[in-house]
Amino acid sequence: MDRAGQEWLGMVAFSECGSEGGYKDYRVGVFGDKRIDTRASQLHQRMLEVNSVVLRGLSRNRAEEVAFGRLLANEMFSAQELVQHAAKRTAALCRGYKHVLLLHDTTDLRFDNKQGSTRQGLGPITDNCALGLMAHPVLAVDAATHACLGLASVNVWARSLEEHVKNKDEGVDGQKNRLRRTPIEAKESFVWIEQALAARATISSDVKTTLVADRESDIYQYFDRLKKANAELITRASYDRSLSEDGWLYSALRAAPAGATYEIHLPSISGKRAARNVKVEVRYRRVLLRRPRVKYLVRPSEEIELWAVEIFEPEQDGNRDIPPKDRLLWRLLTTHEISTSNQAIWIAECYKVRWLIEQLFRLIKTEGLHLEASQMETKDGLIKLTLMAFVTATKILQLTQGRENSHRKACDVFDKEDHSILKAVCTSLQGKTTKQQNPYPERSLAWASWVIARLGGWKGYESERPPGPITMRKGLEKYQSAKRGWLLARALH
Ligand SMILES: [Mn+2]
Repeated sequence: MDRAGQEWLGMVAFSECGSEGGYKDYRVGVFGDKRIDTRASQLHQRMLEVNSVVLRGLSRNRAEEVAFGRLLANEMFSAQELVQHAAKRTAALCRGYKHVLLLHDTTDLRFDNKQGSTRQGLGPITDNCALGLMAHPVLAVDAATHACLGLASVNVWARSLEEHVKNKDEGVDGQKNRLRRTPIEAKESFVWIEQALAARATISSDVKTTLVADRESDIYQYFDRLKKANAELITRASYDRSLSEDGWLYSALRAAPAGATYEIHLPSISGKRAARNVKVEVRYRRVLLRRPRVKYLVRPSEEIELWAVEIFEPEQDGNRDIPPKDRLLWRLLTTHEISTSNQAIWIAECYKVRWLIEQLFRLIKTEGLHLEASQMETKDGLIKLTLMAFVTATKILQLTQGRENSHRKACDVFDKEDHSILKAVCTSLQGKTTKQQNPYPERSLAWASWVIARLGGWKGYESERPPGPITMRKGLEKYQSAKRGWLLARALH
């Protein structure tokens, strides 16, 4: 297996101390006290083993639970170091890649207080005053293979409850007016600019990066600040904006000639839509956005030059029963210059990678680490637990990516000779029923990763939880020794 293969399997996460093993494998920071470092690594390891961040569930005994509680309460175990350590490791991993996508998004984390809880300091996350925290992570992903390279930055905060109560009385119009009079630096949406620039600053300037974000990042001053920092971006448009050359973004884009049609695969969203392949028309053009009337501290440019891409699904056989509003329509804005339809399609393909950050959110919440079930009493403790959850979920994402990426070939990761070994191991592992057969096409990376997971002790039933990183690691170790035996046997014959 080559270096890229090791990386893909997330072994980088464990490679910092070579093969000696031990707590350093799970290091999450250097906190100025060896005991804290060790305890923090232990906590991270338990999170990976148990696939949960709820202290009671992941601790081996009461003493450990108490120790982890103390760790989270300790000021030396700082949120800042947790973030910086993760970012540093990601930056090191990004070196050598040509183009890295920085996916970012905001999510809310809801923490319901159990009866009798004295938990303080959480903020409102919805209008009806559910309490929790807000989080905004930036995930680094290789643009060519979509392999997850790690967290480039993350911010976790609680909104102010007093503000919320004050603002509730002003009504929707009042709120709109107030926001219009508030400079971006004083708004929550400033996090888009701040985290984008923080993530970008982490990664070496030799590596090309593009910030990819959903409609929430359609903010004039986000475009302005990023362009001034020479950052590249892809954002899905949320507003029909006025253009400098007269006219409006949406109509100007539709008026552009349809450059090409291509087929795009839409994965299913449970409860919302079934997976389907869609033939879409691709349009693109250069646009000059006109500066909207906003309050500012730093004067934004009069106009901003961007490239706009439209991915439009016209009525056709196979979609007539889908209401027009549910058909695919993406309008993307980007700093990347576009002169061919293929480049426009590439922008759309980069935007599609954004679903990985949704995946990260799922891994944090009910489908994964159950962060929201935590009963941690203090806000600071909960923030640090959330950061640990992001670090852990990112690692899980790296290690389990292969199963979904069935279009990737095993030879991306494994050597030629690996194939016959993997095949032999696979045959020996497959059970008699179809449920126990490797469901992936031979030679795909997903197929190889199924074998590794089975070697690591995963039972291989669809109904079972997907194999976690610890399982994958055990599997790889077993595989390596099987391979050594195989090579030895071949040398003897
Ligand atoms: Mn969003």
